[in-house]
Amino acid sequence: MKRLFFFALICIYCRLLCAEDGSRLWLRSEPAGTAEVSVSADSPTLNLARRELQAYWKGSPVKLERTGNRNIRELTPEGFEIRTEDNHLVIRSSGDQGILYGAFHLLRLQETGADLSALDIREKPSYQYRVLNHWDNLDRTVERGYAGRSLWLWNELPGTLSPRYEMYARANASLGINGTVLNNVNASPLILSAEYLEKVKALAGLFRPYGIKVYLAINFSSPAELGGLDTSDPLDPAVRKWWKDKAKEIYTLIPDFGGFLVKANSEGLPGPQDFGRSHVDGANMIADALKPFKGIVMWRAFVYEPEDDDRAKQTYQEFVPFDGQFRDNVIIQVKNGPVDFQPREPFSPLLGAMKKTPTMVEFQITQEYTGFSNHLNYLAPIWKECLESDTWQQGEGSTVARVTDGSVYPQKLTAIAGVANIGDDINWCGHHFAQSNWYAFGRLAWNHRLTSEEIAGEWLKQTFSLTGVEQRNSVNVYNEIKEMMLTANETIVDYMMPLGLHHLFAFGHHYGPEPWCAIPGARPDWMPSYYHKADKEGVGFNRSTSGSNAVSQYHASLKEIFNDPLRCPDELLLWFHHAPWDHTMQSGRTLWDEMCHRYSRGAAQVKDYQKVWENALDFIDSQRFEEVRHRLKIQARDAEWWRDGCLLYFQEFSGMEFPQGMDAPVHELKNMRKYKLDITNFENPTYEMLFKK
Ligand code: BDP
Repeated sequence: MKRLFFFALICIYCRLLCAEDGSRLWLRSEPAGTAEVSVSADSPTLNLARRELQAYWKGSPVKLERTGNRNIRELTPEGFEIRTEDNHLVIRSSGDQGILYGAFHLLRLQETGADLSALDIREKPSYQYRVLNHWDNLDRTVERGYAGRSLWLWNELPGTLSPRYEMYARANASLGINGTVLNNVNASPLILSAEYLEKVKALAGLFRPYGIKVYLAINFSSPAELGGLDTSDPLDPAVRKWWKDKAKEIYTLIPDFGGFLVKANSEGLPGPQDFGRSHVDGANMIADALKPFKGIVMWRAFVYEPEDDDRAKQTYQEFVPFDGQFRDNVIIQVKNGPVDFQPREPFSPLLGAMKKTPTMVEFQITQEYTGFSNHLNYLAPIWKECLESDTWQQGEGSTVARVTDGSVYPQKLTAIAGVANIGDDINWCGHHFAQSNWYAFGRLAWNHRLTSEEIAGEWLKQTFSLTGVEQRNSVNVYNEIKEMMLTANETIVDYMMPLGLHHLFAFGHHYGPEPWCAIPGARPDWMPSYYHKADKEGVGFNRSTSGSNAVSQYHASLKEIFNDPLRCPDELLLWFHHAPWDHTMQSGRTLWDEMCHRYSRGAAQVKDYQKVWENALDFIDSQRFEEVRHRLKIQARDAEWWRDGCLLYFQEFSGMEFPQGMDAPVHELKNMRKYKLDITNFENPTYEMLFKK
């Protein structure tokens, strides 16, 4: 008894002592300062590599070697080799950047407890451009940001450089992220003003040694709005000249500037179509301005108009006819799904469909549609699902990963983008586990073959030490938490919108459920009923050949499967079909019963996550433990809200009873219908009081 008491005291003491705020991300090792590091040359990037190793490496001496050897050149200047040779290690690369990445790789191996006795590693990135997209506004609000305000302190720049910029660069370099778009795709023309370009230059200078290039999102009407021209027509000579001059001005300040990201003719933003021109005219004009300086254009394919019968078809319809017409420094940036970052979508049919125009996938790291920074979600599995989807465009095995990484089509540009979840919160991402999504995006951008499990494991080991007093227990805790991460997105799909349902979100902020939302006069394609189409007969969007025919945008081998409600995977059934309530699912249940089962399973699973977390009490520092515990509580409440809101609403159409044994709803639909969530206070939802019977 006495021993137990002291043991408990020690545990409490350790937890208090080691309170952590998450600000160190996955880079938490303590400096040892014992390493012997020799380097064959001198440069700011090599100095960083040396500094990292000297501070944190605890093993045998390391040589950093720049070499032009053919077998090293093959790895590209960002790739590297790490070998054990005699009694030391060598990191070789044909570029300084590769050496820095090699140094971070070696440190990751150390921190994750890998066997370091005989290393023989060769790595090169899956994509050339691995880019974060910040949706940060110049007033420091962040569109769809849930981790405080923008990291960029525009009013202090260029004079003052926050120490957080350096940590941001280091964290990105540790993963291999080599580009950052600083501002929102809904871009203010002001970002291209001389005043802001000076600020951008300061950030670019700081990020340069870390191998991170800076890009800007631009507003297509900048020539008129900022430049004072009377048009922004891409075929107008004065407009073309304005962009050329602007490019020259930027590259004079920032010689290695990356290029532009463009959202045009989408959600009310200006674009070439305003002048009767096409996406090709717009993208090529900008590309011509950047070309002399080796800049690129990432032109977004996220375009849709309410007039069309099916939003999911529009990206493909708009872009496929232009295949082969874009300049060679243009790449088309495509959201992973055909609609909009929903918890689950099939892959966008545009991916792989253009054979002569490079495309890149855009993932959303920030959790706009999966519970903001309140819900624990680990996104790697859903990103892997997209990357591993077979498009069949060049025969079996033409996965999304391969049609975008240059191994199927001879692409000059290969890239991948992630909408950042970073803000000025002390822990960067709001939820401690949301850091894992920044991490996972970077790791997959570097190597899309890594599994979700490998990445989760690496992240957990570096982020939470999980080496408790009793080793065996800490391994169990580690495995349970890893499992929680791996199942998290599926759990969210279950309690938010299973079986291919999508866009059931509350209007505007997208936090809670509002499948009933109907705002008179609002865009129909922003209303949930446009997507779920529930009626007495059934539910779901008929995109089969008897409906909108979106299914025909997929390769014949997939179209055949998606088009047949009996062969279409249950996970996507209501994406492609309006299925009757008594449709027999692959599980043998009716559609209604299956829907009830999934919603209930999701809500129950979050309660299990709470138990998993409670088991970790002795192994996690107190601050992070409490903060995650608090958010899991919110998530459990929200999951019930989702379950009840959606099931009670759909029951009005199905007219069917809840299956026996299902947890009874704890809310009433009429209350839920009345409630409007105050998102300015989403960490402290008051709906709890409102919904209790
Ligand atoms: C939607 C977001 C909106 C973004 C838009 C985009 O709701 O805030 O501006 O995507 O990607 O998901 O452009």
